[in-house]
Amino acid sequence: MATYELRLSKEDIENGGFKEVLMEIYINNVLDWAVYASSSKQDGVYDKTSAPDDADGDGDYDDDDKKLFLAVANAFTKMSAYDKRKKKKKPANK
Ligand SMILES: [Ca+2]
Ligand SMILES: [Ca+2]
Repeated sequence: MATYELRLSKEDIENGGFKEVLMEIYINNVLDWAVYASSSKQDGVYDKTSAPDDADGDGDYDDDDKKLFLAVANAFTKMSAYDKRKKKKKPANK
C-alpha cells in the first residue's frame, strides 16, 4: 500500500526575514510535490501559496486547493508548542 505523508517545516524560503511554511508531500518516501505558504503581511497569517498541487483531486489547480494548503499552514503555525519543545532536549527513550 502506498503511504502518503505530508511533512511540514518552517523555513525562510523567500529570504525576507520571516519564515514560510513548507509543505512537502511524499508518496512512498519519494517527494511528489512541494508547496509553501507565505504571510504577505508577515504577521503569521498565511495567505499566499506557491503553485499548489491538485489537493482536492477535482482536476484543477485553483483557489480551492490553495485554501486547503493555507488551512494546513495556519493550523501548523498555531501549534507553537512544538517550536518551544524542540529547544529543550528530552532524554532519549531507550
Ligand atoms: Ca483542485
Ligand atoms: Ca477546484
